[in-house]
Amino acid sequence: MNNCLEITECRICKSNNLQTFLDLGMQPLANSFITKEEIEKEQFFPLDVCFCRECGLVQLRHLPKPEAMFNTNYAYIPSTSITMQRHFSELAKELCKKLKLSQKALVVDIGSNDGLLLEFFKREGMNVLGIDPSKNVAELAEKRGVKTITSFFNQRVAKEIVENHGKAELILGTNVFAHVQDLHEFMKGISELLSEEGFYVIEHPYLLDLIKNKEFDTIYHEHASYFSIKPLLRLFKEYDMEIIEVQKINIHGGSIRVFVRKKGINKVDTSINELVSLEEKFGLYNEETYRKFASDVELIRNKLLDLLKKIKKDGKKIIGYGAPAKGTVLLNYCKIGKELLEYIVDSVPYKQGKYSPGMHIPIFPENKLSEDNPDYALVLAWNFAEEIKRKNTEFRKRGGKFIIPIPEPKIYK
Ligand code: JHZ
Repeated sequence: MNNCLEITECRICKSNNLQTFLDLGMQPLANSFITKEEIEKEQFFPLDVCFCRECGLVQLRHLPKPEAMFNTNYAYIPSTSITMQRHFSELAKELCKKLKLSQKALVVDIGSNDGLLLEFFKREGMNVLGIDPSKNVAELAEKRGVKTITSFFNQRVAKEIVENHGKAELILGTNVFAHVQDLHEFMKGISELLSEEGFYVIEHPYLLDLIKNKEFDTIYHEHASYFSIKPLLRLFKEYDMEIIEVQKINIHGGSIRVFVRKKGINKVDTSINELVSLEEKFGLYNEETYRKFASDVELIRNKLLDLLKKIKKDGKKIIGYGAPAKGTVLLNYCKIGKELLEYIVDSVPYKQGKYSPGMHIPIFPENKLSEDNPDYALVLAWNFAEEIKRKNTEFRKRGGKFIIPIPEPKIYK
């Protein structure tokens, strides 16, 4: 298939013992919000996911080219959420203190987006440098005073940074490692760029939460890998690095923050073995878990469709709240179109006035909700359900109800 690679070997251990367990059908790119004129040339790619029987990595079977997803118009911008602003501000403060970074230390953020996280590090007195392949977000970062290289990260870019800025005391990657298709090339770059005693700190959704909470909609083409601890241990070992600590964080439906360093510098924290035991106990390295997950996903789809159809039959109006990438997956997999969700509201200006990928539901600014006063809002950005509920007390007072789709479709009381 054009512009799409079907993998035959595991991204970490190179084994070809891969078992596909979930097929979410042909899907558009989750962040490719489109204009009316672009609808005709919209592209669809297989969205299916497999389990490596050798190292346990869960990963996508089909990969569209990275340039198709991270280009001049990347739609995800974390600054639009108060939760993310708070999260990044706390992360910067915590890391500067915990890692005892020296004043003016070089902090590099890979996938730095609009520079929000690095701005907080700059305020703490650090020397910051962002790298992001998407021109539109890199420009936003430059506007806020965060120097940004517009590029994918690899060994060549790492060498250039070392030549021009020196080695990094801290390399960050929030919601980026899972996006990386060639993990080994990326890790060669990390080895090159990281100072002898430096830290590599990453955050990404945690496979254990994804499976436990049935968050199937976080499976999309941008996310090449769905990490648990065991396969990560194996990957870092190849580069003479080790995980020294893992923290569970309550963001994006359950994520982990992983602290990595060159081998032998730090005492390895007990959190790592604890999580590996939890993973094994839960069955993350057992294929049966994934078969059960796939059948639960089908049940969610049927339940959600029944609920929405019943509400519609009663003559009520439903809209979507938030147009996150995960919303694209949910809508396309469940085949929810305009006949069920009249429109979607979203706070990101770039998405407003466009149509949702694949199902082509129009997207409006959030104030349409108070102007129009629909009966129900399906919260597609369910990871921000609390923030959304808090800021829409008027809607709820007027009798409006929120529907939360995951882990089980229900009307929020
Ligand atoms: P949000 C992102 O996924 C993208 P997405 C990325 N691929 C990734 O890895 C994951 O995160 C983890 C809107 N909204 O953050 C804004 C409101 O309208 O869940 C956003 O469009 N009102 C990097 O795209 C969307 O919802 C609000 O009050 O699934 C949320 O998208 C709030 C809080 C949000 O990311």
